[in-house]
Amino acid sequence: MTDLLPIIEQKVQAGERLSFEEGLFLDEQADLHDLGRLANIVREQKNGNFAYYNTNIHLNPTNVCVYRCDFCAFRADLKAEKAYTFDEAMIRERVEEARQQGATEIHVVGGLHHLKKFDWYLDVIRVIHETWPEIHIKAWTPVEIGWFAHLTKQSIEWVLQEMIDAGLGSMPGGGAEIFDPEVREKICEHKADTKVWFDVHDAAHRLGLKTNATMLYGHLEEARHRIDHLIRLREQQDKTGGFQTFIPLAFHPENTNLSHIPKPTGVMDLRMIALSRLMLDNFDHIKAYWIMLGEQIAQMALSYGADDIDGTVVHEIIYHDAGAKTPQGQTVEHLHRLIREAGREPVERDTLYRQVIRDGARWQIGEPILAGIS
Ligand code: V47
Ligand code: SF4
Repeated sequence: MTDLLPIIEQKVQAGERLSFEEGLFLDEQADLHDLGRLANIVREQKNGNFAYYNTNIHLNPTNVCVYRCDFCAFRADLKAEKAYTFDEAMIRERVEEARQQGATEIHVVGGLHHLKKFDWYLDVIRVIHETWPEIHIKAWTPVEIGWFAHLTKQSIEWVLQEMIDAGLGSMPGGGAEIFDPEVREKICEHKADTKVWFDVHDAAHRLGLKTNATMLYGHLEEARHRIDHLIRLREQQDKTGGFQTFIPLAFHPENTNLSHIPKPTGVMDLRMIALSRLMLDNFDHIKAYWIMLGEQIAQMALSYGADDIDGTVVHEIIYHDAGAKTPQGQTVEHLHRLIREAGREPVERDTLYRQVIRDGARWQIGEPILAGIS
């Protein structure tokens, strides 16, 4: 096969967009260090030496789910021993914990409960917002928004507007998995399809919400599915520009229906970070989610295209149910150490990539950080 690397290198230096074939070449044939070197050029053009983190907390209000995605170890049947559902007092307690820790963001996603109506999910957002109006609520994926539209028989726009009125501030990137139906139908046949995923992000962007995007890799997909996934995201970003960060998610097989598949290696993880940085030329940020990658690979990823490591997290369940060995949360001091040792400058950001000006647990939001770079 032709060595496309010299052409790709020229294009990267000139800030030109890479094609599907070039992406496939990078994924299937490029040497890890070439990939990292090229991705690092783009990473430093876009974000200089900064490496972002945030002070956040997770809330998964229920693990009960009507669906049975093959890669999911988090879900529970309605009557299962591990099934749980938060009540109002538990939600308030989690928000108080976030306040004491000085979190700027609460990340909320969960299962689709067989018996809960739309108002229950709306109340999750309302209760958080009432308890502490200043905390940014990043919540729900298109899988949930699509489910709420189904429950209420209303449009996606209507559901999103109700959520925004209740206090929703942005949306995380989950539920994307792999967009190509050839793979999607095998790993999560029943839940929101690719069209719904994009319809929800399109509507969210048009309503002024910022959102993230993800890709679940290391299961049944092949290189061509990954490149197709990244190009579909790039095309949506050209249309609406509302994506902030892309997060490649490494499949964790333990306790899932795909437990026979080995977990992706560190090399694969770094390749996916670099590949996404190179293909997603219109995304400002690539996140190396330390909870999922492990601290060591997350540190390395900061030189392979990533500029963000997510946050303090606290109470992570989705990856720990699937065998993650990382702690469930981390201190700011430790995140600083990881970033500094990797040769980068730690910058605390809020969800919308504005600077956080901090005095212990109290904080104020400053200017957008990237304005200082370009
Ligand atoms: O949609 C579920 C994935 C996602 C497994 O936007 C799994 O800032 C690997 O989207 N192995 C939810 N992955 C997590 C997510 C996320 C995480 C951190 C930050 C942000 C953000 C978003 O986790 C799901 C699914 O793709 N997932 N089970 C598993 N066993
Ligand atoms: Fe349910 Fe989400 Fe797990 Fe699928 S990934 S089974 S929709 S909780």
